[in-house]
Amino acid sequence: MKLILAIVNNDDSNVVISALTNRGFEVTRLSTTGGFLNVGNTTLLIGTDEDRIDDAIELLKIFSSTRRSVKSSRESFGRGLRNDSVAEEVTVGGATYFILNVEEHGRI
Ligand code: 2BA
Repeated sequence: MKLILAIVNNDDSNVVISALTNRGFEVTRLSTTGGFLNVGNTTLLIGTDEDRIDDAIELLKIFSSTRRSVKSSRESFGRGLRNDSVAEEVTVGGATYFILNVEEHGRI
């Protein structure tokens, strides 16, 4: 058994989860926050047999979109604090995923 950890955009999460569950995958969603942009995203835990990994990844590809997003950082100058913004545009997603080996899986 494998565990897919997939980070998707909040705006895509419902459609991605529907697609996965309609195809018979079991999914847990976690509300998470990206360390770089500091904005919310959704992390999915998908436990599945190894032979279904490709199917799950294909659904992530179809239903996760890439987006441009702006990171602005505040910098301080001199003695006072000034809110000068330095904007940086980055491409976010579709989905970032990790596939982990599961040593044991059970239901009690
Ligand atoms: P964030 O950390 O908020 O990153 C959002 C986007 O900012 C990233 O999109 C990437 O395009 C850019 N970015 C991230 N770190 C950067 C850096 N040090 N310098 C320049 N640009 C940077 P994605 O790569 O699509 O990642 C989307 C979200 O997936 C991330 O949100 C993070 O929550 C997660 N993620 C991505 N790679 C990860 C990893 N190796 N480990 C854990 N989480 C990861």
